[in-house]
Amino acid sequence: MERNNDSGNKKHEQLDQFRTEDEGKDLTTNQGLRMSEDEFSLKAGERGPTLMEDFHFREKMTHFDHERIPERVVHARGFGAHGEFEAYGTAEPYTKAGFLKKGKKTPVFVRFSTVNGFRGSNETVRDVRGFSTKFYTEEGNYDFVANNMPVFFIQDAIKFPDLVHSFKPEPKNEIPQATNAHNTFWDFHANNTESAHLGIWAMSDRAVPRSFRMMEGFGVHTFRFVNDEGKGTFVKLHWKPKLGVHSLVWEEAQMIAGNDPDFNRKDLYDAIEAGNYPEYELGVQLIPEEDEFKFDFDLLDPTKLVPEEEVPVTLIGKMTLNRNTDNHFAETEQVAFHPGHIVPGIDFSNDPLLQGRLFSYTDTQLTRLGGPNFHEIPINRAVSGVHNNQREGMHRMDINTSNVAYHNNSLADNTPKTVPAEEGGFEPYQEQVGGKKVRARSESFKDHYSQAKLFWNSMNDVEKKHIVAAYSFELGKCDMPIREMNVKVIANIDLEMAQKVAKNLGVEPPTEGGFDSTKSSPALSQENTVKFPDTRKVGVILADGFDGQEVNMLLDQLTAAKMSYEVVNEHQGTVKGTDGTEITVDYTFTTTDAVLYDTLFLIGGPDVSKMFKKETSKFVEKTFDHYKTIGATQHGIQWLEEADMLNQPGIVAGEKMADLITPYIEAVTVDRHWNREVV
Ligand code: HDE
Repeated sequence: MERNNDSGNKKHEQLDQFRTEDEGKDLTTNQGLRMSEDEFSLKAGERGPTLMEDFHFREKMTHFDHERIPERVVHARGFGAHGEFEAYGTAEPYTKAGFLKKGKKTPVFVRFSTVNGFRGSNETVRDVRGFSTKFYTEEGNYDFVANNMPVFFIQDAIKFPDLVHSFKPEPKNEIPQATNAHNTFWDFHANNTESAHLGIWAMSDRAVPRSFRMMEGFGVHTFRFVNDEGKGTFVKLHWKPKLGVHSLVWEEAQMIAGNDPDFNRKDLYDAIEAGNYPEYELGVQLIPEEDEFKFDFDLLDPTKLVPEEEVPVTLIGKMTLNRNTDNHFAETEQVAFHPGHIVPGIDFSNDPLLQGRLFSYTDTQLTRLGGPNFHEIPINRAVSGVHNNQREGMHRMDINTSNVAYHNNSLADNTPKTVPAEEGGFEPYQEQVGGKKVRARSESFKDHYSQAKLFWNSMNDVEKKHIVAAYSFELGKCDMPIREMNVKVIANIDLEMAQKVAKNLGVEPPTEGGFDSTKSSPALSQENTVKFPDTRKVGVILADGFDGQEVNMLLDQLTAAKMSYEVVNEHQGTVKGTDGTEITVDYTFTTTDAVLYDTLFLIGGPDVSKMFKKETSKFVEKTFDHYKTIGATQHGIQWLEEADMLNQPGIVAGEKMADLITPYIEAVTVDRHWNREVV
């Protein structure tokens, strides 16, 4: 498909100048020497030993031997895309950041990730997702390094290595991969009860997003906006996906992991290639400094969120992802994010987790990217230009021509010069600090359960059922003492929930506990998200002998509703309708699977084989069990009848396509039909 290159990206010349087109070119060594041969090493005789002088072989092999770099300690599995951010101007009273001025367009690069697994691990695992954005602003790079959950496991950065060691595969055998469902993580969880809040988020549907295009991003920490007058305002930053927040169901997520370990990245890549550019609005919760102590939790505590009903989210701009990468390694793997990459108008708070992150992100790149010059890698370059007295180090790319590399100097007229704050130079927010040096947790950080309960109270019955099932699944993989400890911890959130989990785990159900609060935040439930049919993917089961006119109408209407479809049959090639219509088969029952679609449409044909029917019924069963819409016409109706599904919610069947289309698309928009009965 034709690449859609949006104007926003053309501005990113700093990156573009490094794009190298090898296609159609002569093959050279790294020294630019054109080679006459690239298949055979240089030998003493056709059957003799390879010669030491074969510089071409040595260069090619040496490069290959060093192709890998250390993967990220966490968030190793990631996928990136380019885009553009356009500011609405609504943040202007609170921040002087130039890229947030009305109408300003800024190129961005985003990397989505899972936290736990290695670089080659599955994507649809139960995990937090990373959502990092680099804004290439005219005032320097601003990195918004976010997660798809608004709180974190721990309150102090010094515990991060402990947390990560607990959830990574166990050291003795590196099992299990990319999952928290094992003893060491849950041992950590029970013994570090500040994890209870993120713990329950991680057990919720948020941990299995349907798509990177359908998840929120949260800065977690309280940051600070600073305006032209130097006035500070506390701020929580959020990405809000235009398509709403949607999830997979757990069994489906596990099946997808086997069928397509690249499910989420492929979804993003395909959407961008098809011109269905994902959009996210940037939202802020603004809290005047005078209100710092107005809440029943500490604003600096990263295990707490600010309910959107208490402080509404103001939308300040929109990001559109409109270009896939040219080279995953050069861009997505080499991009280096850092919450400390800020611009004038944005500043930090004293959140002790954030303070530690401000050290860790640069430090980790030194190992991962091999030295202090990683800012010169094309994807990391600031479009605003870089001028200072830093010199040399591994892999220095810039050729600094000045003979003067120190301050103060007179030989270069004391340049590069600093810039006063009034002219755009960064100056830190002048916060008053004071206190004794202590290693301690603030009293105000000691409540670990109130917001875990807030989250539980905000869930609907289906979401609660999923949380109970997730605790039961994860703890069910742990030894009995770990199960018992954790049932006690979650009993502090909600007694009934803990009793249900205990029963599933064969643990003595607790009789007391539960955080005493009925407070809820409706914004936390996915029931209240927006829903669209756009970009939903239909599996159309089609065989020879279909009614061509009807099927063409269906396919046209799906396209008109911005949905996509794939035709599935027993074998590849084409299928023919009674009127001579010929449709290409995209996949067979063995090259695709029902779990890879948002919905099925059954049409079939008059003479399908027994195997065709059997495979179709497997597709139908999975789609039904995962509460997804099934449409049917012609021979498809009979299959649903045989499966006793015709009268169930989200089943849209009928003879005439003209009557079916609208109710079918409406049912797809509903997404999951939770009120389905087991058949
Ligand atoms: Fe990170 N985190 N983190 N983190 N984090 C990294 O940086 C760290 C935290 C997040 O796509 C590492 O470049 C510490 C919160 C994302 O390249 C590392 C602490 C949030 C990504 C690191 C945290 C995040 C990272 C690993 C606790 C959500 C992927 C490689 C104090 C707001 C970035 C790297 C990408 C990556 C440290 C906690 C988000 C080791 C010490 C809270 C999205 O530096």
